[in-house]
Amino acid sequence: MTKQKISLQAFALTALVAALPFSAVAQGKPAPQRVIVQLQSILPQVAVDRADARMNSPQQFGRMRAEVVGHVQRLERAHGFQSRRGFGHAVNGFAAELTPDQIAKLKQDPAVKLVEPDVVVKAIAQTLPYGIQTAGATTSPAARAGDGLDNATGLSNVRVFVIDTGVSAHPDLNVVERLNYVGDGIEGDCNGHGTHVAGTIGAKDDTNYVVGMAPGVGISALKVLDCAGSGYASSLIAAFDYAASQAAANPSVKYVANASVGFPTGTQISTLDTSVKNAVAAGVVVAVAAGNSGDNTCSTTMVQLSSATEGRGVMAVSAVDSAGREASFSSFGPCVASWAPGVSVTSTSNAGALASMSGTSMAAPHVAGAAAVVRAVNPTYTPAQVDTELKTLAKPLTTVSKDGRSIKHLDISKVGATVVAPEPVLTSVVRVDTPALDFGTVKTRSSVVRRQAWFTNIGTANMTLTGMSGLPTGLAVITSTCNRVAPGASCAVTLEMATTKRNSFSTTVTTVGANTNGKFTVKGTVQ
Ligand SMILES: [Ca+2]
Ligand SMILES: [Ca+2]
Repeated sequence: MTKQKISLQAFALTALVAALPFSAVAQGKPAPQRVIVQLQSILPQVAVDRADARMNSPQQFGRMRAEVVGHVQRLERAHGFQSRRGFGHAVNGFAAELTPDQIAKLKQDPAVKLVEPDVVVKAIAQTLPYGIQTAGATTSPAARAGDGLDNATGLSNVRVFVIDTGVSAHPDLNVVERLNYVGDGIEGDCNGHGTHVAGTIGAKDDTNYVVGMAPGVGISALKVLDCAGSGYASSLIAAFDYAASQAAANPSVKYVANASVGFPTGTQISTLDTSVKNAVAAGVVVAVAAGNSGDNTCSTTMVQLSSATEGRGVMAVSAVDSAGREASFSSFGPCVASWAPGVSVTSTSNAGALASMSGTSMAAPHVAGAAAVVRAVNPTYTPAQVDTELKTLAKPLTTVSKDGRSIKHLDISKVGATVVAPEPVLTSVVRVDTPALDFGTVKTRSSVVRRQAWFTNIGTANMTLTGMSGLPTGLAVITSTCNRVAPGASCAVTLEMATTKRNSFSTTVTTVGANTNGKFTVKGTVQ
């Protein structure tokens, strides 16, 4: 265990250092670096080259929106590179190998939001799934795991993305699709990690092999890590991009994603976090492994989204043993949403048999499977409500985490028996306090006219107004205090009427921003 931990950290540190120096260019020809390029969320229309063969590949341009493809192709032509793959659902952008010169030029393009290193990610595995029992799947009337009968309820409407080393064919698994973002041409799982994770989530209840938390649930294998358990952050982004596109396209199917992959503590990948957040917004519940470095993990990409301030729907999972003690390797911290079994967990192996592994990689799929059961019983729940229900049902233990917090063990024994009323989802609601703004009648080339539009947040979560739609020509927003306005607080947006030429308007303007939709009228005349 210790040896693996050290080698993992040493490996990760090398990867981070190698990925960082964008500008530290050695003499001679600078080597290209693997990067993630995030494009703006709103892009102007540009021409798309539909003869590009990558339009036929679902892993490349096939599933992307046309305006994103057009910009990727435009940037490729302008700067002489070819992208590895693009994104266009959870986040707009692409991955590529670029020279420092190309990166510098891309950063000046108005369509480019940011460029960041494509960090190496690593599977974080080490070794009768006691966890299925201690997490309550055997006594849950919905999961009914362990009686040897295929009698779980509602799971046919649920799909779980296993974002991992792939999932091999196994008689105990119901793999419904496979996508390979590694590009190694190997259809199944040549490592074993992903097949093990898939078994904990959904091994069939049929008396053979093992049984999972959500027995027989459909597994969508999104391969992002190679035979050595190594891969790139951009492949993870592509997987969450696909998850978001599926959730948006199939509202009757309820989705869960499991990402048992690790980063060095404190790694930040903004494009990855954005893609995870938008996958949740599209309706995907996400379970992530807390990490195996034994650190406070709450400043690390993906894991940090599990914190209370990030809303809910992403659950970071720490590992305990069969006695409910937190594993020495398990990372910890206030962002941890759940504790689940992660020491000597038995599950399906990629050789068609069984294997025992340890790690927070093994803990996260217990939560992913539990989320699948909650979704089967309560299909109308949002990801935030699934998250709340699992936290409400968790069983307090007498053991404590490394930070002294009481451990709350995953427990779905009551799912399908007692319906726990979930907390209401927090929303921001805008109230318009100035329903009509009159800019008056003024002469051409007189002083500009300014008016303030006032708003109050009458919701329960912070409110941000990102802009105004329907603004007439000659009227513009010049300042706004409507950023993260607390519930009950008010804010103002200053609008300015230009007087350079004759103009007259009388129309309705609408606020833009999450969960907000305020309308007010504006009128004015420049004679
Ligand atoms: Ca059963
Ligand atoms: Ca089985």
